[in-house]
Amino acid sequence: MTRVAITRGISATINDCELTHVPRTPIGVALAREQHAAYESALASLGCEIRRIPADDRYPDAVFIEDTAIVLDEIAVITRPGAESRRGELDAVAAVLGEYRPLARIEAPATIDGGDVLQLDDVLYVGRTLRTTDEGIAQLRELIAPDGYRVVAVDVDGCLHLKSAVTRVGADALLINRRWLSPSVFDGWRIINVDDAEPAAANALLLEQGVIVPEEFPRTRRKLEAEGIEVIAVPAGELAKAEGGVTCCSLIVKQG
Ligand code: CIR
Repeated sequence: MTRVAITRGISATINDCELTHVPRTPIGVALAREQHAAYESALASLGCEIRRIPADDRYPDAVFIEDTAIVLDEIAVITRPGAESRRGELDAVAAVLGEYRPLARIEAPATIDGGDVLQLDDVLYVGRTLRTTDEGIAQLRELIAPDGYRVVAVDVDGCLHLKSAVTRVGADALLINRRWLSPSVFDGWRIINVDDAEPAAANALLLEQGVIVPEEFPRTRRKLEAEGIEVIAVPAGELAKAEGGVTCCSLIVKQG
């Protein structure tokens, strides 16, 4: 199976990004772009073909392309992001995704951010957050039920998105920050806790050949390695200032 990683360039305006739980500090655009390129190289080294949509300076957060769509094997759902400033990001993404999948859309007034959606096989866990409404969750449920997917709403507290608090890091393993989310809903999964000193470390990106993690969280990385998980660390500190992590910067499309 091949995978296309759709990414998006970093807007020159990224310093105007949305921020919810992180204090505003200056983001070096050139350094952020360097780190983003390293992220794309990591994706390529794990077997992805990179398809980069150009930056669009009208949308400071456009690099965080994950929030604009939910890509399944059968369909892609174009979201309606909770932050109004981000809604203009959708058209360029839909134009590209439409080449790979039939498209469905979340309609107003519902909102949902892709960062709130964690797919574990045929179950999609969706965070109830400031960005994702119950109506957004209900619309997603209806759109994907015909393809056999179930949607489970999950309460998240203290972070931006569900995937800030939990991501999949192996066939049976989840990486979690328990302060932001109760693991009780994930009964039967092997739970790996982030290191207490690294609360933002739960956002990791699983691909067939390994897991991409931020270089800034060495303690959690060692925990993953101790569990036999193959990791590849990338510098992600500059985009973390915009409250973004490693899942946020790509949409992974399986092919074949
Ligand atoms: C935002 O607040 O929308 C952006 N500054 C960060 C989005 C990060 N996206 C993600 O975690 N999926």
